Formats: sequence, C-alpha cells, structure tokens
Amino acid sequence: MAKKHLVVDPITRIEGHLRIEAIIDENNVVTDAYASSTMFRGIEEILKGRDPRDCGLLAMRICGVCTGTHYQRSIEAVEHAFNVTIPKNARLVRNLVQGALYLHDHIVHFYHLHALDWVDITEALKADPKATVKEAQKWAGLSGQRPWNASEDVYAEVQSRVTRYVKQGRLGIFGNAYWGSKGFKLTPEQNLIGLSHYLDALEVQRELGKMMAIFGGKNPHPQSFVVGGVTCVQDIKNPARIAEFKQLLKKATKFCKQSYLPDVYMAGTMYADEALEGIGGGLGNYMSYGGFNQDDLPFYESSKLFPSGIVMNKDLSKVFEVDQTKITEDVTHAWYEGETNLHPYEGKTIPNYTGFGKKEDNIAYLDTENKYSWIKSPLYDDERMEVGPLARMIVGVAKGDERITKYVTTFLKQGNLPIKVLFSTVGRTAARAVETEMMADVMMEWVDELAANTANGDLSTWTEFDFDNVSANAEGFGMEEAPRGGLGHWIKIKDGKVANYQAVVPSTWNAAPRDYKGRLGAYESSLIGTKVANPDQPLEILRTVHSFDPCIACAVHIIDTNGKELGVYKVD
Ligand code: NFE
Ligand code: MG
Repeated sequence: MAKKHLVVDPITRIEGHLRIEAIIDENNVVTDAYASSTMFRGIEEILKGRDPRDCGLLAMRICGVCTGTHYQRSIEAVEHAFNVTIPKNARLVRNLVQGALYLHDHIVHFYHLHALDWVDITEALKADPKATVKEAQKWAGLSGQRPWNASEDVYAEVQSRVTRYVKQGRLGIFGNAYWGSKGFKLTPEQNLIGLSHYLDALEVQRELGKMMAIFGGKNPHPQSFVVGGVTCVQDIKNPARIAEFKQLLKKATKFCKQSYLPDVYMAGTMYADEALEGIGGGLGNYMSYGGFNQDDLPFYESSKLFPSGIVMNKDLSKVFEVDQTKITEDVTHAWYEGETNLHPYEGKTIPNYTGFGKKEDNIAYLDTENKYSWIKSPLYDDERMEVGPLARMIVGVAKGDERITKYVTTFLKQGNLPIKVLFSTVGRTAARAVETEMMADVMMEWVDELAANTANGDLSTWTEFDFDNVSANAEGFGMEEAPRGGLGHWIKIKDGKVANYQAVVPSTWNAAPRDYKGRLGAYESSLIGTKVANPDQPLEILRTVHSFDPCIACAVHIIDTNGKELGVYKVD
C-alpha cells in the first residue's frame, strides 16, 4: 500500500496558524513530517527607527499569550544596552508577574489546549461518579494530596451538564474533536476527572490573570514595566495588594497540587507505554538560556532559578554553556530572502513568499524542497535545539541544580516512572507540570521577600539613568526563559534610535522548518515514529505537537491571505 500524505491545517487549540504535513507508511507510522507557519507578522520591522524606551510596549504585541515576557525581554535588552541594573523590588515584581504567567500558561495549556488529546469527553459520560471519587483519590494520593473538588455530586453534575449539551447537539468548546479514537486510553472515570478539572481550570485561569494585573496594571499586555524598573509603586507599598496576590497564589498552588499534578500522573501512567518507547522524543538536544534572577546583579550575571545550559543527544552526563554569540537564524526553508545564518544583531526579516508546491486533487501541498514556512530556523553552534519546560528540567537535572532535581525526582518516584519517560511527548507534558508546581512554591518565597523588603522601608522601584548620555550608539540583548522556552530579544541602537531589532522566540526554535542541511526542526523530528491509530483522526499528531504548546504568533512575530486552506484534512 502506498504511503499517505496527511495534512492537518489548521492545528487547533494553539495560538496562531500552524500546518502539519505528515507522511505515514502502510502501518500508519509517521516517516516524515513538515511544520509550517502560514502566518507572517512584521513586528521586528515596526520597531526600527523608534525610541528604544518604547520598544517594550510594542514588542509585547508579538503575542497575546505570553505578553509580559516579551515586554520584559525588550526592556532588558535596552537596559543591557544602557548598562542599567534594576532595584530589588523591580526584580521581584517582574519575577512575580512572569511567574504568574507560567502558572497561567501552563494550566491553560494542559487543560484547555492539550487535555482533549488525552481525555475523551464522550466516554466521561459513561463513568460512575462514586468510582470517580476513588479514582481521583488514588492519583492525588500519590503525592499525599486530597483530590481537587472531588465528590459524587460534583462529578454527577458535570456529567448532567455535558449530557445536556450533547443531547442538544451543541458541544461548543468540545465540538469537532476526535472522539471515539482508539488512541484514547483513559477509563470513563479518568475521563470524567479530566473533564471536571477542565471546567474548574476555566475559573482558575481567571484568577491567574488577576495576579498578573495586580502588579502589571492590566492583563493581557501589562504596562507597569519601564526601562530601569517598574511603575507599580502604589501596589508594592500597599500590604493589602501584596496579600491579595498571595491569596490568589495560594489557590493556584492548591489547584496545581490537587488537580494538575495528579492528572499528569494519571495520563502519564495510562500512556506510559508510549513514553517508554520514546514516542514524541524528537531531537534530544535541549537548551535553556537560564531564567528568573535570584539576586540583584544585572540579569546576565545573576544566578538563575532555571540554570542555563545545553544537553546534547539526551546525554545528561555533560552540560555545555550557552554563549549567545553562537545563535544564528537560517532562512533556507523559510519565506525570507537575503543572507542566511546571521546572528540576531545582524539578522534580517525580508519576506519572500514563494507559495505552495504541487497541487493534487485541488489540495496544494507545501513546497518542502524549497521554502515552506514563515518561521526561521534558529541554530545554536550549527545544531538544532528543543527549548521549553522539558529542556529546563533536563538541563537543571544534568547541572545538578538542587531544587529542580528534587522536584523532578520526587515526581518520578511518586509516579513510579523511570527518568526515561521524560524523553517523550508524555515527558514534555509532565515536565511542564513539575515546573508549574515548583514555580508556585518559589513565588511564595518571592512574594514574602517583596513584602519584607517593602516593610523594611525599601520602596525603590526605578534606577535613574541619563538617556541622552547612554543612548547614542549601543547594543544589548534580553535573554530569559519564557513559559515555552528560551526567549531572546536583540537590539542595536544608533543615534538614539532602534537600528535593528530581532526576537528569537521559543516557538521559533521548536516549530521551525528544516535547515540548510536538511535537518528537521523539533516538532518535525518529534513526529517521526508516531503511530496514528486512525489516519482519519490524527489525534497522535496533535498530541505531540500540542505537547510543545505552540505559539505561532510569537514564532513569526499582517496575515497572509493567499494559499491558506482552513480546515483541510486530506488522506490520499
Ligand atoms: Ni506567544 Fe511565547 C512563550 C514567547 S513563544 S507564547 O512562552 O516568548 O513560544
Ligand atoms: Mg525573529
């Protein structure tokens, strides 16, 4: 039997526009895969010629999801160029706002973007509510927790609510998924737990948005950060505001420990066979830029909550240091023109849309021999890298970071899972949950530190600098760990204005197409070897791509209206 060419476009339950084409063999195993962003944005170009102090507010419009992280990186790039170090309160506030973004993004990702790859909602309707309580106790019990919102009444109510939708034929947010696929492995009771927590997480995410707004002024797109510090002076002075933040953090922490982690134990155990086979593992090269300043040195000298480093070929015995000068972007297979493999300081964003390739039966396929995506291919020292929560956990463990090692080993021990499971789709999803718990715990320390520091009378929020004397000609970068992985902004300033601006973003690293040597990007590589239970329902492809939490707006940083096929899915 001939190979089949699958097209999944658009990939839903992500941010932005992503198309996957996969070739599957006669056993429905993926033998080749291509990831393409079908959307172009031009924010880097928009920043040229501006006052560097304005970049943060514009650069954060790169994304509507991880908004505050771009804001901070942009401001840090300018602070780096100006040699400005921010005060302690500003560092803590920035950590807290970005920490809340982690909790928000990861919880929304697991429940609202990824859970339906593991959980079959229609099966949940067959569950016995009483047995479901027992089941929830079992998974929460692995880490000594009580289960989140678990009672027969709650589960029966969730069932009857969703049954009403189903009977009325309006599944709403649960419509058009691959219900009934053989790729789903949870029991009806486990599916009901997942469904119930999906609904609860809708409320939790609202509270997490409030946390970002307390110190950010608003959310999304906070606006209380400026070059030199933060402007939320009134909020850090006010113990009631800090207490409000802390209260919301406590609730989110509880949800994380009683719902998120137990559900990941549950899914991880039920899908452990795939994890042990390494399904979705991909490149095996992991990079962390390092993230969250732990002291008040400039960010590029500060000790980090997430250490920086590179692990190659899944070999945890060696960690290589990250040197930003070794980052380049290749555009051989991306819809851009000009010189390739440039460092971001010299980087160019010149669109060159060459369209799709061959057309068969009215379906245009990607021109994979040539250019086929709006995403550039970043390289580190001429190597492909995966970034994100899994990379952070792997680099942390390989570097012997005490805190990360403790959270990872506790998770694996309690779940009775070997470390090998990490190198898989399941592992990527589990790593995100582990770091969410760790982040929630660390944030409690930061908020206490902020409260103590302000109570001691330190109310400084801004470091003064003389713009006219620092700005004329300079360059700088901001590099951090955004929720989805290493994020860098590079700025060159000439005559006090932005001369060049480049952002290399987590989803650029992960969602990139092939490079000039024909090597696969992280998504592409992770799909190879995946078995699709039913090619009419490419659930397994979605599960692995979703495990990276794609954000394509970020990755490409104007919308192409040509050659876009919405909802096309083709088997030939
Ligand atoms: Ni648009 Fe983002 C994050 C950044 S991109 S969500 O996290 O930076 O992958
Ligand atoms: Mg870029």
